[in-house]
Amino acid sequence: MAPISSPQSALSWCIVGRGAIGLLAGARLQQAGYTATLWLKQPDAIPLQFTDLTQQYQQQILLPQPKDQAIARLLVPVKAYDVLNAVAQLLPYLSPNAQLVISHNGMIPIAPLLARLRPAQGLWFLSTSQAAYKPAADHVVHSGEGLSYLAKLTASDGNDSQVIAAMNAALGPVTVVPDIYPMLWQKLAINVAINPLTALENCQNGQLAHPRYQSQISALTTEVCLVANALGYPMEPTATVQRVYQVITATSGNFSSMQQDMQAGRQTEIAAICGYICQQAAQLQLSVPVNQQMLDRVLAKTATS
Ligand code: KPL
Repeated sequence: MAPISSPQSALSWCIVGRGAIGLLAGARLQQAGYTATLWLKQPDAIPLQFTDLTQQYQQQILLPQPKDQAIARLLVPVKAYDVLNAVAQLLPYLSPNAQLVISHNGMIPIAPLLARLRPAQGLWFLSTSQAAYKPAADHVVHSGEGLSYLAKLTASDGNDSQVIAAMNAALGPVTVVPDIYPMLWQKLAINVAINPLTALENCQNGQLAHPRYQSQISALTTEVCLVANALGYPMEPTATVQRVYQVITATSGNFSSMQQDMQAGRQTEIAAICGYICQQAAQLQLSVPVNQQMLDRVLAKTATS
């Protein structure tokens, strides 16, 4: 490995991968005067076209992160199943007090990640409902204004205000919360209800408003509330089902991330969504048959496609 020189400045963010949310964050950071670099398998410069919410169009270049420069600020907006590997691969390149922000759908165990960090390194979670898609590999469109919640998962003191300001620029408006888990459970209920059904039916989110999906949506959501309540995160089924339908309406023209993954033959996040519910339910000796059915059906479909 090349020797690591002085760390990048607090105004530079390295972003892992080239997913829609990462490229949106990169484009918006650069617009706000930050430098955004990309950590990619193939370290290429990306000439990026960025279409913002007002349909304004901008051309930018996102450069690859130099391997000989320590990373002080890292955004990891990768799929749930890739987070641990991505961070493990980057550990040798992080500065001793680097701040890492992870952002993904579903739930993964955080303890193995925390165990790999040094005492002064900080870990944050950002949960976002910003909507973005890539009509082409080098074009990102910010297609819907959403909210983001940000929480620090470690106790280390690492210029928190700088991280919050940068995440506001990247994926804001950001609300800083002391505990991210209530937000993650709310988002998990939405992903459990929408993602597998849209993937299996190969439809847009809005089609789930049809009455024929009502009993499945209600059962899936009620099972999430059952597990969340048992783990100490109070969630009321009727209000949660209502929120699911609000998201179905607000994102009616969208294809969910799982529908897109399944259509493209990629691994899905089902293990971190329905799989997490099934695993937690098994530990609590609770029954979640509809989540189990969705998990089995999505796994069967992706294994054979
Ligand atoms: O988070 C989403 C996803 O597709 O993963 C929703 C909210 C369902 C929007 O499509």
